[in-house]
Amino acid sequence: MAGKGKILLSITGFNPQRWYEMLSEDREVVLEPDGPADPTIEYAVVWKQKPGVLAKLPNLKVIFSIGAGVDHVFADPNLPQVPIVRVVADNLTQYMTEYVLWRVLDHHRQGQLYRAQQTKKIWHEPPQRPAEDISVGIMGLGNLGRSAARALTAVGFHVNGWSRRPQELPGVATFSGDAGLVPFLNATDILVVLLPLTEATRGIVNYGLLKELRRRNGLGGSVLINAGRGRLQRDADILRALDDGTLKEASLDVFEVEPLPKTSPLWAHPKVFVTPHAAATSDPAHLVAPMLNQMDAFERGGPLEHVVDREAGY
Ligand code: NDP
Ligand code: OXD
Repeated sequence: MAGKGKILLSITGFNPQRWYEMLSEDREVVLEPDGPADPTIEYAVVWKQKPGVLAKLPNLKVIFSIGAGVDHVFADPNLPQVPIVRVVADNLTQYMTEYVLWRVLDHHRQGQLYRAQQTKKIWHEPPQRPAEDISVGIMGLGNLGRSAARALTAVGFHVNGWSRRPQELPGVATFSGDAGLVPFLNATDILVVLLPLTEATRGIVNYGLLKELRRRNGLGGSVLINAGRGRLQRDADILRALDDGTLKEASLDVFEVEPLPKTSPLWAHPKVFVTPHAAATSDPAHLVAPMLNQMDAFERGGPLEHVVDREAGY
């Protein structure tokens, strides 16, 4: 550990113990700085760090986000001007791809209907449609969106993708920017949201947007799946869209307020499938080693990987 920069681990919302133990195998780790600023701390590993905690570190060199998303880092109004590295990892991508496939297939194969039928012991087979009849539209064609798109095309769905800048992806119809949004939505039956939360995307999944989704005869309505961030969506608009038939069903992993308040009508809504921000977990068993490797490489003068574009916000 001698000569290696110290790490501040600042995590709120879950127990940091496993991260602490695994990072400590290679470097000295401070859980929360008490007392005067520690000039030997060079790295911060964070999830929703306490606001202001990083600004106190005079020799902070790099901030590592425990997640792929970094809105939780930017929520700190006193964020130091050092590089922010986010998670890009096969393990996390695999989890998200599994989640998207699971939810798309469940809606496509009418899981909600069959679960409701089973509780009433109803033996009824509704009409089926092949995957190739369904267009899944992915908002956000980044690391996670591209992997989900590949998996969905492999199953046979028609896949559309929407991103900020033009992208090309084999077998995927791509749209970009403000001009591409409505054409993308008009060609989408099942909407999958894998966007980062930025100033440009906050509240984007609102009633007006959901109204633009395609509702083709025979499908019974369009579907929303959000595993990006809760503040991309307006919970109340989703409820309105479900209740007036604009949406047939929704799978929501993220919510405007997390944990989802017990009073939220989303919990008991018969058309909503709720998971507790669990689509793709950040597992230290897979993420600590690459973080430590980046610190070592950085100390040898190498470049950092997966650095966030502060201006774009992701
Ligand atoms: P990336 O940064 O790799 O990709 C982001 C994508 O969103 C890019 O295609 C980008 O466009 C697009 N985008 C960003 N801003 C806009 C905009 N204003 N208009 C249109 N498109 C936009 O992120 P990841 O794929 O790694 O992760 C996506 C998000 O998933 C994370 O930010 C996080 O919020 C969420 N997440 C959720 C998890 C969960 O468990 N629920 C787990 C992990 C991540 P362009 O290609 O042009 O840059
Ligand atoms: C992430 C998350 O951003 O887990 O990685 O939400």
